[in-house]
Amino acid sequence: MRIDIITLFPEAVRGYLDASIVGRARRRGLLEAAPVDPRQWAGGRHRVVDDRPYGGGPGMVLAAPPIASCIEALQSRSSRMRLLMTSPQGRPLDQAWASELAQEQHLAVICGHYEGVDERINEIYRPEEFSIGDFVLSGGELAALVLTDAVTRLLPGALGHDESAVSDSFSGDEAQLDHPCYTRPVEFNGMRVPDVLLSGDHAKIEAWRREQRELRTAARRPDLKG
Ligand code: 9D3
Repeated sequence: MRIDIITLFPEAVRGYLDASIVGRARRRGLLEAAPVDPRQWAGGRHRVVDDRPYGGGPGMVLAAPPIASCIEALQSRSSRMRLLMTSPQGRPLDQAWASELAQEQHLAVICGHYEGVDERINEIYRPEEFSIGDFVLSGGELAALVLTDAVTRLLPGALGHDESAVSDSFSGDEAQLDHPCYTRPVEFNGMRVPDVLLSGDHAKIEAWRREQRELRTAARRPDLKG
């Protein structure tokens, strides 16, 4: 799997790509992920990639020519590239969509910034726009990294034996929250670990955990099926 992150802020993205499960997947050769700076395709002495909006208004718009050249340079390196773009107006990213994207050979993500991207990029290349939730970020970089992380952990071999993807909360159709967990000491601040977890009765423990997941899901996320 290859993920190109088209961003004016390559340094903001690089650190995360080196860290954690994403960094390990890259070192294992399961993932090639890198920031791509559209300034490389910007002409002129100052390599300008953004400009004032036609019609007026605050902020800057990412200009079409360097983004288009960048997209075409990335496309020319692979036959099947799926193009995405971060956007507060985009389709909300969820686990089912992440699983679908994890099947692809090559993803490229345009990070929106400032007031947005020249609409002609949408018309020509039809990127799939995605949002990571109903809150305001300062730019698309974190959203692109969230997508990269969610997709990478689904790549075969990305997780260790103790880091199962199948048992994760949102893996099936039956999304559910996790049960509570405890470790030593058995008493902390006068609070004991529930006896059932110390009982050694694995059927009882599993029944307790399932009940806890159901109670938590109903209380905190009634929107999930459970
Ligand atoms: C015209 C008003 N804009 C304010 C500058 C709206 C706006 C544009 C761009 C607000 C935020 C952003 C930056 N956010 C993203 O690019 C973004 C985002 C987000 O803010 N929340 C959740 N998911 C995403 S994906 C990209």
